Amino acid sequence: MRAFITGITGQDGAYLAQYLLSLNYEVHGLVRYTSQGLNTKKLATLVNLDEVTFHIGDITDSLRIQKLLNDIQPDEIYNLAALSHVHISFDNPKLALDTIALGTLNIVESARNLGLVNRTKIFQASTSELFGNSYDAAALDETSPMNPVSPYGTAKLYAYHLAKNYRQAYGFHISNGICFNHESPLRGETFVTRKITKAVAAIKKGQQDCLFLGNLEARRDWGHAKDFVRMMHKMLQQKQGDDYVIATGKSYSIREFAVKAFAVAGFDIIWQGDAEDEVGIDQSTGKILIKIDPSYKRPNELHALVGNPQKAIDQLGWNPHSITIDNLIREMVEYDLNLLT
Ligand code: NAP
Ligand code: G4F
Repeated sequence: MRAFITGITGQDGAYLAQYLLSLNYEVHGLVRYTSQGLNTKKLATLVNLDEVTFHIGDITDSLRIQKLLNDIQPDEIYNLAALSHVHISFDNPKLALDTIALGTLNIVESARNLGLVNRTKIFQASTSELFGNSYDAAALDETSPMNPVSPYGTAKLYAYHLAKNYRQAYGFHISNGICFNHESPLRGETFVTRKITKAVAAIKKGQQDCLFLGNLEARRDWGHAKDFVRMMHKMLQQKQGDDYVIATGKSYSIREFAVKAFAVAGFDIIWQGDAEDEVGIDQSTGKILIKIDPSYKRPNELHALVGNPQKAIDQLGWNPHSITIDNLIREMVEYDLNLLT
């Protein structure tokens, strides 16, 4: 089997490439040209780079994408490439649109033009950001209303519907994985979980004084990227394409995540003050370890996310609790501590 992964240099791309190689796939990846060489650092921590065929290109370049699909003739495409940072998408809405909406269009329309409909199955990386603030205490599933609250989420909504359109109009085997947040030691360093675990490690080693965060009350449904990429593959092994929520069904606040992460390194955080003056203090030393920086707050916040993965449990054999939040946090903190030794 031959797979083409866009976004192979990101968190999910690395775990997915590792998983597909373990299944003896021939793995091809799209990588962006940079003047400093290929950005394969994350991938190299999980796979032997010699086992992957790299193709320099950009998801926004329709000519290049069509040429690559024609050359590779993949059995499976995993479309993971995106400007994936929600906050950054507010200042870069066109980049979000180009990479996510037009990027997905480049994939599906190239596949259509090349007559790959009966040959190539496609996974589209959709997101819980599609739902926006639809959460009303009930967990979100495939039928919940979608009202995105960011340029990122809005572009992903286009891509989500486009994938459905190509399934319905042309018969493509294409699936949307409506993925809730998933993390790992390879998570980008500006996403809140990794930002926290890196700071915990640096504070523990005496290399940083304090961690600055934005909204502590937002809640997310966090799983492990390693589990999520298996579900991406599983979707493409079904008889037909479909849409699936992938989530753990449990949510925690940023505050709770931070307290758990500091605890792994032996810090017991207590809170003092209100609103932007609130601080997190190490109970044993009295040192302030967490402060609020309003610049990390978003123009529009998605307050709470929790998913209902029942369809994926029933149809894909998804185990939402294979890795607990505590084990995920421990793995991330220990990884970041090891990076500093
Ligand atoms: P990530 O670590 O930010 O990786 C994004 C990937 O996209 C990187 O390989 C990046 O390449 C690539 N990329 C960005 N712009 C590109 C362009 N113009 N042309 C080609 N490649 C480009 O994201 P992730 O966490 O692995 O997420 C993978 C996908 O799942 C994304 O589409 C994301 O939106 C979606 N998603 C993620 C989550 C989550 O919690 N992780 C949840 C729901 C959905 P460089 O390395 O060169 O920057
Ligand atoms: O870690 P985050 O940046 O992830 P966010 O916005 O939930 O997006 C991630 O998950 C989506 C799926 O739901 C993906 F589609 C998307 O690609 C990405 O992977 O922020 C999580 C929460 C937000 O509410 C944010 O306001 O953490 C809050 N937060 C508080 N302080 C912070 C910070 N976020 C960041 N990045 N940095 C902070 O200092």
